[in-house]
Amino acid sequence: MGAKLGGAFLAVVVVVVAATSTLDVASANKEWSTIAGNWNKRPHPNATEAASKRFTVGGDQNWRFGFNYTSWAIDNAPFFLNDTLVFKYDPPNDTTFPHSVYLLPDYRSFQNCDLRRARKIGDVSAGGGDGFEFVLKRWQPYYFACGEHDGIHCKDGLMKFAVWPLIRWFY
Ligand SMILES: [Cu+2]
Repeated sequence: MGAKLGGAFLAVVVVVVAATSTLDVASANKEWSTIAGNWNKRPHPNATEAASKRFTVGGDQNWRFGFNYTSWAIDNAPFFLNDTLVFKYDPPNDTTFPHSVYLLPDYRSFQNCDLRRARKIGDVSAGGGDGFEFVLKRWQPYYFACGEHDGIHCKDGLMKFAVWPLIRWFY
């Protein structure tokens, strides 16, 4: 148990570090090439929304039991303010577990998959069809988790991840 929690902690630290260093390098390059080569083509001053990205959480795996969402978050970092996360999962049926999406209030509840103070952002039916969207509107850590089976999907099913959206300085 102790080792497992330690692993989770390390993973989150890696997300933050990976996000920060990628920002420094990747976004600096991108911004300078934009400024140098493309200045006149910039569409209009309010380009923030145009530059925002949309991510389907889990990619083609969607939101399911047993997929490593911490790894997914690391692979897809950095996330920026106003990026959109799309959660897709089947509504309750005979062949799959129901899922849901909660925001946990802090790192400690995230670490322990403690749902007592969590806020539900998607119920068991919300992920059907094209799923539902969640926009990263604030500069803060977001702790997402599946709330089903009293935290078991979060703990044993790896259905949790943390993101801290960064600011797009040049857009
Ligand atoms: Cu679940």
